[in-house]
Amino acid sequence: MLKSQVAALLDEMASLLEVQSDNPFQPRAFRSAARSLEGLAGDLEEVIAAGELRSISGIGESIAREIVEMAATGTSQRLVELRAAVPRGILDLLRIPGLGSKKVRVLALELGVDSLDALKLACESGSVAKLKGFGEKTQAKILEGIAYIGSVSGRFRLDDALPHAMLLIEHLQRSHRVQRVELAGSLRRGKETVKDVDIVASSSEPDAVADHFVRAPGVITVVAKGETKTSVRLANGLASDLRVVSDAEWPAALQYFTGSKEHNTELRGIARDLDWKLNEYGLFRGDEPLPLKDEASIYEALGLRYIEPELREGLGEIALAREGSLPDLLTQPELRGVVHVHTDWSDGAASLEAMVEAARARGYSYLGVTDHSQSAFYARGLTPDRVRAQRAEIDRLNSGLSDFRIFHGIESDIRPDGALDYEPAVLDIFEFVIASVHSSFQLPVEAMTERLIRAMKDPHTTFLGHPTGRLLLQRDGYLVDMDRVLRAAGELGVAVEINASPYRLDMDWRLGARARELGVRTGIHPDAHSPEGLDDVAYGVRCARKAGFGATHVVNALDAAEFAKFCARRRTGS
Ligand code: DGT
Ligand code: CA
Ligand code: ZN
Repeated sequence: MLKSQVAALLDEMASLLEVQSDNPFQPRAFRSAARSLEGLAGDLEEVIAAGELRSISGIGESIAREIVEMAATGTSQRLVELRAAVPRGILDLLRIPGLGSKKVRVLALELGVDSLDALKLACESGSVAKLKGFGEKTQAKILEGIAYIGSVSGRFRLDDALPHAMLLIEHLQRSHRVQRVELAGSLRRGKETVKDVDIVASSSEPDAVADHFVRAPGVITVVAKGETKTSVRLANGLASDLRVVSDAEWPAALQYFTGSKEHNTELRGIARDLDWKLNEYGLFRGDEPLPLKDEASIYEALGLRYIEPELREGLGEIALAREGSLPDLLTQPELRGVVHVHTDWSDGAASLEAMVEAARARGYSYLGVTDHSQSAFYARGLTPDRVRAQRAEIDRLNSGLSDFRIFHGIESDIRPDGALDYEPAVLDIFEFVIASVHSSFQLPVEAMTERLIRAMKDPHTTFLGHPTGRLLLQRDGYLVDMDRVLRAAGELGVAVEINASPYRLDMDWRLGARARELGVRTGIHPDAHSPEGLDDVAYGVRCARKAGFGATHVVNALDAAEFAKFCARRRTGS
């Protein structure tokens, strides 16, 4: 099993223990072990084989035994017992924002609530408000939370889907019976959340391929096994559908199952206008299938340029493909620097030097360090003195680096009134500023919009950080008029980041076309809090491509000298 899969099981154990008893120590130990596993370099199986599990900080003897059992069997005796002891629906209650294990225990003991449905009824009858420590306001918030969970239920963030999907693909690629195999569906289209993992393979022995598929790492249940489609479920609840077709049919099947439905409907219309027929089996003139080499040959036959999967949402891309004016999309190797990175100067896990090393190891030529600003006390935000000390440290490190440069930035809180979080003399120290909202989310839309625009008007501001503050599948962003924000960004020359954390992917790709039209640039920012966090850039690249951004729109695709110029430009008025 993957480290992330075992970590998910450890987290589940922690949650089960939390709702079962009020002893916080055991659950905390499981959570900390889960975080250690996620941060582990290398393969879990190798670490276990080398007997090195115990040497990882945060993993004691009993948890190490648990991990070994999970890695080998996909579960553990203890987990099975805990799952049996706690009603299935109780863990769902923990997904409601503001509802911790303590409150969940009260709800279970006092009202017998053991599922989201039961809790909804209890709220609607008003009995939750009467519980000690709850009240009308909490009850209303809980109802809101239940509605939100209902609206996103069954979807997965990319960090819960993509690594598992890649393992399935690699597993299929290892079979010599598989001729071609590719991800399809929303995951291939680069959507920010997905319902499941769609895969399309070609083979002349579909039965054998299906048998091989169900033995893939992480598969715990075979939901269905039919002639062309096999459905499985993975440990974290994620479902995957594999379709196996003949190699001649594969291009059409891949195109069809990549979607989106809207894109496909439009494409079928074009085929019909030519008196042809397009479906998941092929492109037909009468009953005669046109030979198709690959997906591109479908588009070519229909008189279109090839449309990258990320753009297939039925939002005008087909018209652009006909005119030959599709945007050139960013590729990850075009990124020269990595920007928006936290270190242990604020709430990051690693030292500045470790983050520099990690950036260099990934082939970047500069690093934009942005710890938190002074108001972010919960994240150990930097006081002005610490800002100066950090600058001295960065200067010292830079003088020892020849082919790499550290830029000293800050992720400045935007105060409720729209001011940045230091006085101008301190802001002058930084080479660039990412301005972000981390507090007072509840402002009316007008006030929030003015707040962001005022922050962008400060000539120190280089980037607007995670512009809506959304947390995918957890909470919507605050209310803000993004069109006005983008217009202001375009006029002021402030770039709007794509926060590449799979929890955020904010700005949303749907704003891409408008941003480009307004001349707004972006940056693909991992918001990394550890060396591994730098790899979140890959999620941001998917989002940027989906937004239609190419390298020319992306500030960290500039080289270090050009990046320095971009950052200096607003302050010097050039
Ligand atoms: P998801 O799974 O909700 O994240 O989004 P998709 O796009 O992956 O949707 P999914 O898994 O239901 O189906 C994958 C693709 O298969 C979809 O994008 C287009 C195609 N498809 C599925 N069902 C239909 C349908 O009823 N009509 C048409 N035209 N295409 C369909
Ligand atoms: Ca899907
Ligand atoms: Zn932030």
